[in-house]
Amino acid sequence: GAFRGSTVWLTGLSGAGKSTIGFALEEYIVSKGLPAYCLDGDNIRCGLNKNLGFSDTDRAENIRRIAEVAKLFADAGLMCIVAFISPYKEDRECARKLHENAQIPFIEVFVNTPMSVCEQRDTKGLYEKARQGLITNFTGIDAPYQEPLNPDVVIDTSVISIERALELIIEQLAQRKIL
Ligand code: GGZ
Repeated sequence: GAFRGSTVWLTGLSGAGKSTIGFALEEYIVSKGLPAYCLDGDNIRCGLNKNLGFSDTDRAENIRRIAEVAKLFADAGLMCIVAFISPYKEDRECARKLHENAQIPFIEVFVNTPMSVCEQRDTKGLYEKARQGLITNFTGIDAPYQEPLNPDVVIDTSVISIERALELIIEQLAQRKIL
């Protein structure tokens, strides 16, 4: 059938691999001649959401706006891939509901890389800073991460490759008749 828009929602800790998977998926979908766009902290928190920090209320507003933007992208016919920690179950549920009410497919992917591995990677040195108390409200250190109870796909990048992670997501997309 004809390709319709959808949202692939990646959730997980900082350093879990969300953006890496998100941009790899974008590249794969675009290579098939289909439109896709990945939203992450680097393109959203520097622009649309630059007035938001990391308090509970700011994170909720961050996720609310991202969900609205994703819905619009998907409604315009793209696959919108979203890569944010999105630590609160309630905020993710709102995002899902927003899509369901608009009859837009929503696929939740839990990037379940263990915190110890994320902290070891510490790509941006933020875990170290959080441990030293230079950053507060850091997810996994002094702010919570609420694990999804019913994700559509679970990926642990400490045990599987990015290629395998992509295959698992693509299988799910095929099952849901999105691809
Ligand atoms: C968590 C933080 C924080 C705090 C800055 N807590 O690894 P990164 O750098 O690139 O990804 C993290 C990003 C998290 O932003 P999100 O918009 O994904 O978070 S949320 O969904 O909870 O709104 C990290 C960086 O921003 N960062 N301070 N205190 N991550």
